[in-house]
Amino acid sequence: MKNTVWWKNAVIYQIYPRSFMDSNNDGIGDLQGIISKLDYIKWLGVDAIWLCPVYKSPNDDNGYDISDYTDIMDEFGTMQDMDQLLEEAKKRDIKIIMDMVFNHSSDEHKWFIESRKSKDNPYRDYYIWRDPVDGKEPNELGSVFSGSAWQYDETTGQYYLHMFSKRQPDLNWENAKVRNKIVDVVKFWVNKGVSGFRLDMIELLGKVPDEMITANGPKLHDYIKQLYSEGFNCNGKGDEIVTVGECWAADTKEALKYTDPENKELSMVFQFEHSALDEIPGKGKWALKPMELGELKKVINKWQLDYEKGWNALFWDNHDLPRIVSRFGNDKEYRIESAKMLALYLYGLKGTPFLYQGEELGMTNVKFPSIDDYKDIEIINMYNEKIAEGVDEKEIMKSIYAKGRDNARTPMQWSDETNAGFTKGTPWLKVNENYKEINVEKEMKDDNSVLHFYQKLIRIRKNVLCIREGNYLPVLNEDKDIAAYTRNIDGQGILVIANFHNGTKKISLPEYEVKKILASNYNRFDFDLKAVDIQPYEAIMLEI
Ligand code: TEU
Ligand code: CA
Repeated sequence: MKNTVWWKNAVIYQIYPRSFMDSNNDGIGDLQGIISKLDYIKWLGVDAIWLCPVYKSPNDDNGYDISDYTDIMDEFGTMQDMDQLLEEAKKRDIKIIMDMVFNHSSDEHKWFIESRKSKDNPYRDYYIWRDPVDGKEPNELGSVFSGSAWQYDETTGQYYLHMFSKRQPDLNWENAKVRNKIVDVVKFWVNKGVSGFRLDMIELLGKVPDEMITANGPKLHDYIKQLYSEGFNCNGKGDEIVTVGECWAADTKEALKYTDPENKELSMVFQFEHSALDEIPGKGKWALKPMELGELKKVINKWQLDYEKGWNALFWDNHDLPRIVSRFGNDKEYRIESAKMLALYLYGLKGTPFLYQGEELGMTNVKFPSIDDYKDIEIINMYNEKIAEGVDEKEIMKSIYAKGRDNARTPMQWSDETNAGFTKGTPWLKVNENYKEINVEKEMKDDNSVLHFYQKLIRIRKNVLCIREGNYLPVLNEDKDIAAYTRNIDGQGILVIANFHNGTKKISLPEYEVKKILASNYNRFDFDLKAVDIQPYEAIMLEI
C-alpha cells in the first residue's frame, strides 16, 4: 500500500543540542548553534530533526529532567531562538520533532516543589508518594541509574518514586489532572507548528509501583489514546504529527498495540532488541558479550517480517548508545569500510531511518583516562555503586568504554580546529581526540568519506520505491559472517549484501541478475553474482 504519510518516506536526524554546536562559546551547544548548521543538515538530505529536550532544566540528566515544559533551557537560549529555529528549518523544508519526557519531571518543576510541601498539598498526587514499610523503602523497585527507585523525603516522612535519578520524580499518570496538564503541553507545541514528538520512556506511564509493574502497565494504552485524541490530534491532523515512543520492553506484539493505525496511538516505536545483543541476557547493559551476527539477523528478520501492520524506526545510534562503528563495526583499520557497511545494511530496510549526529561521519567511541572526565549521571552512579561493591576499576572502565552514554555525547566534530570547531570555549565534555581525522570539513572534501556515503544512501532511499515500500526477504540466512536481503515491489528489486566481519568470503547468488550497482563501499563497478569474493566489511546494494 502506497506510503501516504510524510514520515514513512523520511530520514530523521537526531540532534543532542548540548553537544551539537556552541554559538556563544560557553562550551555548551545551543539553539543558535543548530540554526547555524541547518544548511549542512539540509545538504545531508534529511527531512526532519528530532531535537533532544531543550526545555528549562537543572540538567541533572542533561535536559531529561524538565522543570518547565513550555520554556527553553537558559544554556540553550530563549523561546525566540526556538521560534527562529522553527522558522529557519521551515524555510529549508525541514520539520522539527520535539523530545517529550512525560514519565517524570525535574524535582525543580513547580508541580513537585508544591507536591513535596505537605501531604494535603493540591499537587501531592501529581507524583507517587508512599509510606515507609518497616522503616524502609516501600519495595524493591530499582532505579535505572543505580540504587533504589524510592527517595525518602524528610518534610513529610514519605518516599517518592524515581525510576531514574533522585531529581527525576515520576509523574502519577493515574491522576487525571496530570494527564490533562500533559495534554496541554502537547497542544502548546502542536500549535507552535512542530511536526511530531519523540516520547521518552512512554512504556512506563502505566506503571503500578505497588505491584512492581513498570513497563506495559494495564492503563498504558488508555493514556496514550488520550494523548493522541486530545493532544497529537488536537487540530485534526494527528496522522501528520509523527510520534515515536521509546519502548525498551516492546516485542513485535506489544509494539503493534502502539502503532497499528487503527489504535490511534503512535506512529512508531524505538524498540531495542538489536541494541541489546552485546549484553549477557538479563544481566543489563554493562555485562558485555560479543554480538553474534546470527542473533542480529534473527532480530532484523523478525521486525521486518512479523511487524507488517506496524512501521519500523530504524536506527543504530542515539544519545544513549555507544557509537555503532565501535560496537558492531571495526573502528580501527576498517573504520571507514565498516561504518559504510553498517549504514548500507540499515538504509535498505523497511521503515524510517533515524541518523544520530556524528554517525554520518563514522564518529567512534571515546576512552577518557579518568572517570572524572565523564559527565553522564548513569555512568557516574554505576561507577560509584560498583566501586562500593569492590569491583575492579579496570573492569568498570571497560564497561564504560564499551557502553557508556558519553560515547555518544562528545562534541560534534566539525573541523580540525581546536575543540573540533564545536566551541571556542571549554567544552562541557571533552572532544574525542580523533577529531583531526574525523570531521565534517575533511569528509566534505572527500567524495569517498562516510559522510558522502550517508548522503548518497539518503538520496537513494528517496528514489528507489522498493526500499520505501517493497517487501523484505532474507538471503544467505544461515551465513554467520554475511547479512543479505532483497526488497521487491512491482517487479523492481534490490539485493543488499553486507559482510559484518574482517574476513574475505566467496559467495554465489546466480539466481539474481545485477541490473545496476546502487552503492558499494569498495567502489565496485562490476559484480558477478555467480561467484564473488566479498571483502572485509564489504557492503553492496544492487538493483536486481
Ligand atoms: O532513556 C531511557 C533509558 O533507560 C536509557 O537511557 C538507559 O540509560 C539505558 O541505559 C540506555 O543505554 C531515556 C532517555 O533517552 C535518556 O537519555 C534519559 O536519561 C532517560 O530516558 C530518563 O529520561
Ligand atoms: Ca552555548
